[in-house]
Amino acid sequence: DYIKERIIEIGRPKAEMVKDLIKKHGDDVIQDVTLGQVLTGMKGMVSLLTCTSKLDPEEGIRFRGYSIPQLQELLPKLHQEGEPLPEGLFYLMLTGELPTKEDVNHISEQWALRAQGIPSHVFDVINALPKDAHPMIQFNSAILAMSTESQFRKAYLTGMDKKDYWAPTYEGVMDLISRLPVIAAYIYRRVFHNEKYIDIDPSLDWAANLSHMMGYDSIEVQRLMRLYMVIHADHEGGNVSAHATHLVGSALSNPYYSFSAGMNGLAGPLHGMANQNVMHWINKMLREIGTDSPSTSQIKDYAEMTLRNGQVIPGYGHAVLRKTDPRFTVQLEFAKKYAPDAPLIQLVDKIYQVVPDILEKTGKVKNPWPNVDAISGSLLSSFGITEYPIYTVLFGVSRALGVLTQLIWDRLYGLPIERPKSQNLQWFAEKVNYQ
Ligand code: NMX
Ligand code: MLT
Repeated sequence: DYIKERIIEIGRPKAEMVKDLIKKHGDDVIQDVTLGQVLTGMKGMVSLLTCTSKLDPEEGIRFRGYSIPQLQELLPKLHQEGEPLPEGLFYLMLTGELPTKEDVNHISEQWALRAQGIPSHVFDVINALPKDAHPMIQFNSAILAMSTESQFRKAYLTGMDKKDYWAPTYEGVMDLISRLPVIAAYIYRRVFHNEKYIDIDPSLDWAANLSHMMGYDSIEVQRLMRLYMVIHADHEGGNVSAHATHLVGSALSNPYYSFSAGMNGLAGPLHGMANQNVMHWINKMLREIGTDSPSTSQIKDYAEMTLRNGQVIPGYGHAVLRKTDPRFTVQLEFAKKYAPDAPLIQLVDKIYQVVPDILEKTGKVKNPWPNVDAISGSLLSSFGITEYPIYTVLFGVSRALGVLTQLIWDRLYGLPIERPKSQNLQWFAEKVNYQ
């Protein structure tokens, strides 16, 4: 696989640089840490080395320096007016270089081939779960069950040199990413379509295949799936799914164990599960108000009631972003292009006009603007994918691209086990002479 040769060419000097930086500057102070940062989720504390993407509070995500609109221009597409192929984003995150069409085709072919090697016990594990077990339970059980295939584990046991750990990690990552759409679509068809499964079509790209195996073959849904897979792929290193994958990976856990940890985090309502919860929030509002088209003042009342009840408004706020999430904007643009009259999108737009002001007035919410989840479910629904519990699984399929690429880089850099220091409450109080 020529990509492995490219990775080693790029990776070796960087690995040397990491070692040299630690040797020459390991004792240099790079940032002061406040008590507030430690006790409010380490926000803004630089504590991770991540190369795949970087999040700017005002501008949003950049993958290896490229914003989402730039990627829409620069990454290879199947059709000029379509969306970029996620394979290209994977190559970019992996190497730092923009891929050619050939690179993207090579990855597409590799993934379609590797996707066909899922052992049958993985499906037995899914089938052993009740159908009403949340799709994230089924998804994560399948990921763990696939770890019997881990090439890293086998290579580790044979006693390989640690500077080569990245290579079996790469193989595991390629296998895992290739197989996630098959698993996600299997769960979707099992739970929502009477177990009527659809085979993989090796001639399709990774995202179109996911759409195909779920039962959607229109050009619009294929494009939507490519967009969805690109924009959810990564959000620098500190978000829960990326950080959990990295943390567990730092124990040299194999890619399956590491990614599974990340997916357990994604299943939390403050993280990836927010995309499903937004739909619950909207539907409950429509039911309670008794209309499909509530007025702005009715939305305002409902949002204020949510806050009075001590709950969060899902899809709004962010730990880093301080502006409307560009992932929200690009989905809104997609909707306006392909489904301008979709009632749910019009409702999302209306909610967008009302909620930021209400959150701002609380005086405590640091970012009143919508995040990626405020619209993704309404967009999928508008194209017929109306089964909300699958949404976080789709987020998870995409998130694999970024967090698993970073895992390869963790191995290339030779990063050690992560082990920060913890202290009890008294230590913090004494440190600041608390009276
Ligand atoms: N609705 C109501 N209250 C909120 C919201 C919101 N959307 N966002 C923040 N707050 C509250 C927050 O709960 C906290 O309250 P308290 O001091 O009483 O504990 C206060 O505002 C300050 O929180 P922030 O510092 O602004 O936000 P933080 O960084 O702690 O949390 C989120 C970030 C994203 C967890 C938070 O904004 C939230 O809960 N949003 C709703 C859930 C959501 O959409 N999550 C998806 C995020 C994106 N993703 O896919 O992962
Ligand atoms: C993400 O995509 O991971 C979310 O926006 C959460 C985050 O960045 O903290």
